[in-house]
Amino acid sequence: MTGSIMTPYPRFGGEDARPCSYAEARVAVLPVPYEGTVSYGRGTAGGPRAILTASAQLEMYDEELDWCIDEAGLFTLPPVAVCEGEAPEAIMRRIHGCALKPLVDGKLLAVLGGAHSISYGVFTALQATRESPFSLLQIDAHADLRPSYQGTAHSHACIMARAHELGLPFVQVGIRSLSAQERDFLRDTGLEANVFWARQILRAEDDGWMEEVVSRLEGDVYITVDIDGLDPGIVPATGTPEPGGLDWYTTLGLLRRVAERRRVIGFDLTELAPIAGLHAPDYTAARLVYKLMGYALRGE
Ligand SMILES: [Mn+2]
Repeated sequence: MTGSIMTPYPRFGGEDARPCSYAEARVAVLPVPYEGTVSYGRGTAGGPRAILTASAQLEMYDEELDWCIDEAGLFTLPPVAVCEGEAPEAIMRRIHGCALKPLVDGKLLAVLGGAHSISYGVFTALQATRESPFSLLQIDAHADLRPSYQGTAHSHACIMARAHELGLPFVQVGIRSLSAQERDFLRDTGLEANVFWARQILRAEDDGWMEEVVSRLEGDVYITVDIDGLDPGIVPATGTPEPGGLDWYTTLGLLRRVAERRRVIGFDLTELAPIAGLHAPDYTAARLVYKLMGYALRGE
């Protein structure tokens, strides 16, 4: 038995967040402590608890939006029950089931991973509950387009291949690591036009590429964030760190722009693998989640 099993998860925002019932909440936070297959560093199962714990340190007032975002009502759902070693398909069905109700109830869904593979259960829940088309904005160091990896189709390295199979349009931002096969896939499908490489973004002379991102999205948007999209200098606590990532204000600038121009229907933040005693990555992830809530709600 570990503490993570014994101790209830804290709620997002801690004691400072305005107490609020599920019924009145605009935001539903769904922790998904699923690690599954991990190719390099371990620890993403501890991501949701670390983000929720760090969120207690957030100022509820956001200086950029000049607004106490928690006034909108934040409700933290119980974590999705996962058993490591269970078939990934069963976990995905459970994530799907847990995401359905808040989506049907019109909440902004904020999913805390866990491995990036968890997004699949959310994608299928979105498809099951939405009538109008939507697209995905992926922030990530990796293209995640492998058909399978380490013997499973539900690896963190395959999540956007699964999205493509589901017929979901997507735009990829911050990419700087992929296989030759993934490159071929992007070229053969024409999806390379929707890739915004980290090396180009970081050298861009202006924000014009952000408008291009917005224009390539279709309909409402679900944002799937792999924390390794950010530079490992600010978030080293991740399983497969890649140098040369997005900086904090570039990331915020893009997310705010997207939320102003498109309706954001939910988001996930995945692949945080907490490092004991190093609080900055956990807090950075919590702050990013809170910013995403603020941008999405302000954009409505
Ligand atoms: Mn990823």
